[in-house]
Formats: sequence, C-alpha cells, structure tokens
Amino acid sequence: METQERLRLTPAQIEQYHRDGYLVVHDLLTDEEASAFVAYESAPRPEGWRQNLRHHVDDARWRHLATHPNVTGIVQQLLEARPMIVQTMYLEKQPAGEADKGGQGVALHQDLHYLPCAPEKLMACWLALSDTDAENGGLCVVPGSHHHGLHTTHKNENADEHDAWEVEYGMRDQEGKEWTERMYSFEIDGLDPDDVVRLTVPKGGGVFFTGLTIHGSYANRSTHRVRRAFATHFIPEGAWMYRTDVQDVMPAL
Ligand SMILES: O=C(O)CCC(=O)C(=O)O
Repeated sequence: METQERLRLTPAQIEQYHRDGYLVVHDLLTDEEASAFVAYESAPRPEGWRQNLRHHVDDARWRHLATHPNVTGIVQQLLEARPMIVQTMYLEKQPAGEADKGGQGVALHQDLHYLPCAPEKLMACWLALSDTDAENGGLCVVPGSHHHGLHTTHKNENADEHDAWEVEYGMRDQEGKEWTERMYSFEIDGLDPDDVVRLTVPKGGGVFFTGLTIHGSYANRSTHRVRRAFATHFIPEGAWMYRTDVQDVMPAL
C-alpha cells in the first residue's frame, strides 16, 4: 500500500494510539487554515444545515478539512488501509451565559453506537479550530476504554451538561435487508468520572480515536471562549456502514 502522508507517526505514537485508544497530534492545520474555516462557517446558514453529515461531498471547504493530507495520512497509518469518509461535523460551543443552548457538551459515548459498521474499524479525527481545554468544553476521553467492547448505555439525562435527543435512522445490511433503529444521545452506563481525561488541544491540533473509545465533552464554562472543532469519521475501504444516511462513503485520498 502506498503511503501518502505528510506527517509520519513514530512507532511510539502508533503504539500509544493502540494502547490508549486515542492520540493527540499538534499542528495538523495552520492557524490560517483553522481561522479561514471558522470565518466561512460564521456566515448565516439555512435552517437545518447542521443536521447534514455529508457537507464534505459538495462543499469544498468541508472537503479540504476532511481530506487534509495531515489528517488522512495519519488515518491511513492507523487504519493500515485506504480511509473512506463516513461523515463530517462542525462542533461549535458557545461560552456559558451566551445565546440559547450553545454551551452544552456531547454525553460520553462510543461512536460505534451511532455508526455501526462491519468490521468495527470506525475511527475519527477531531480537529481543534480554537484553543480547547477543560474550561471551554474541550474533548474528553477515557484512556484504554476501547479494550472492553461496546458498553451498555442510557439516554443522557443531564441536559444542563449534555445535549439530549432521539432520532430514528434507516439501516441496510450487505444483503439488502432494511430496518429502522431508534438512536438517542447515548451515555455510557456506570462511567466513573475519575476515569475521564479532559484534553487540552491547541487550535490546529487534533485527536485521533477509535470507534470504541469512550469520549465526549462537557458544557463550555468559560465566559468568552468559543470552543470550535471539526470531526471526520472514517472506515477502511470495503467496510460496511449500516446507517443508510451515511452509507455512500467517499475516498479520503
Ligand atoms: O466535540 C465534541 O464535543 C464531541 C465530539 C464527538 O463526540 C465526536 O467527534 O465523535
């Protein structure tokens, strides 16, 4: 397999990813690249824009981040396969006390609950588009949690801290069988808060994590620091996505 990465991981970084279930890498984007995307996203958007998980298909700015060689090159090294893009999300979290519900986080979950696939080789790259940390609702992870399979969950109940929702998704398997599945804001049962590590990731840096790694975030408690991030989820070429809304995966490189 040809490797096209610009950034080559060291054996220690690859080992760390497989041991802890995540890896933080600084300077994936330049300050200008991160700022240009944020400025673009600050323009008014049509109602419901955020619900679409496939902007990378028809929006060149989204595609630029999702296919960025520093990101996809590392994903290729970690997956040991050609990465395919499943979905993209821009995750902006307003400081506490400002407009509506912007300050909420995402309940601690595993992505394979939301994005079941076979084989279960889903992974993500979460890019910080502003400086992020514990105070402004930065990404949190539970190191080593990917070694214990899929955990049982309940619907998130603390709406002050985390967004709560329910949606029905269409599913289809490799044989063409179709069904629907009700998904909700998954929160892992019995999680010990002491196991959660609140990461500090400067603007332009990123976190790579597996589909089984427990992660999420808390509300933005800062008074003036917006937390901005861009997440792309990948599977290796040939893997099957069950959710029909994200089944049409796109080559990342
Ligand atoms: O940005 C966040 O707060 C959470 C992101 C997340 O859950 C994800 O990228 O899968």
